[in-house]
Amino acid sequence: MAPSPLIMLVVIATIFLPSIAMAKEFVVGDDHGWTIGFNYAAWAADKTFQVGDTLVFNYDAGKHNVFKVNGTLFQSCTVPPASEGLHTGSDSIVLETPGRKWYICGFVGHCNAGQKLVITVQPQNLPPTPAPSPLQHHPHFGGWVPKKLFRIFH
Ligand SMILES: [Cu+2]
Repeated sequence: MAPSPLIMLVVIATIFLPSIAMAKEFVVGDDHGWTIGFNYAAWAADKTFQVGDTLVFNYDAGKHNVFKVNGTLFQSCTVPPASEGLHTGSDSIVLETPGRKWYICGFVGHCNAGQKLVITVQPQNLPPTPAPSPLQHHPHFGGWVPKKLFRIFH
């Protein structure tokens, strides 16, 4: 008995769906949230971040905050002006560009105590575009010929 079209559809979907990029939301530190005494390097190590994904920083507003910094500031735990920080207690950051991203807490001593996160954002996986057909229908020849030969037959 031939497989039903429905089963074929399910098989095809199973093969191709995982390759379509879905924007994900990452809660930084999971249930621990954004705090001191947590290893954010280990947290990030097994995750793949892509353009379009979102980072969510959850913490007690007034006890922590979030600053996006560059690699130099990250290494030295140097906090930018307060106006550049996020401090709502639940800050979402959409990863809009690929590359390294650095985040630190701006409270005195927190970054040095390990409240710092560095991730690498991968370019978005675009759905594969179908390859252009190498064949072209030939009006005189009356059939499909390779595009390379189209002019010769024309
Ligand atoms: Cu903090």
